[in-house]
Amino acid sequence: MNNALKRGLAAALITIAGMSVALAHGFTLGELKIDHPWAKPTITGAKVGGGFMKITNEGKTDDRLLAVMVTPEIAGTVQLHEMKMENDVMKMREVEGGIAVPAGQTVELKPGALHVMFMEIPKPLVDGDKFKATLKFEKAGTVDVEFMVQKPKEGDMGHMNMGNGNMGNMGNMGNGNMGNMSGQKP
Ligand SMILES: [Cu+2]
Repeated sequence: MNNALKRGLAAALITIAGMSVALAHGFTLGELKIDHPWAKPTITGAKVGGGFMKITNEGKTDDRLLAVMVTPEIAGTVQLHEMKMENDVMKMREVEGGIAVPAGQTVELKPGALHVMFMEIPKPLVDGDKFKATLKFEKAGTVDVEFMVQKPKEGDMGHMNMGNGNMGNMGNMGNGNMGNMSGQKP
């Protein structure tokens, strides 16, 4: 390979690296770093959708994500959910007291695990769209972020499982559990 070609290739690689940085997006609130909030596209008629992000607490104080707020055009209600095995069945339920973000740790909200549950969705979340949201933390306060609607990345097993196997379940669970969950509330 001649030098000109090498330089060209290097430039191309740098461009690609730059593009992947541009695709990811992040937000900062004090010592909290919120990395790439995203939500799965939903199918027409689906009333619930999942939201995900990575939160890193670079501080020395534990914090908690208490709530995610969006406009009613995006979702009527938003809850913070966790997935748990119950009698060999994966179930999701509201996390009581919010999602802990311990000092010095990274918490990942991802398909099949902790997630934001957008409920009472009036219209589908469309791949490629973006929407604004406000995250509320117990100690750090609030920060405005933007969710990118995108398909789960291929090759990510957690994403794949959720995306394929659980789409139907998600809808069912959302509907089926609405009553239960509100019934369980104190
Ligand atoms: Cu959920």
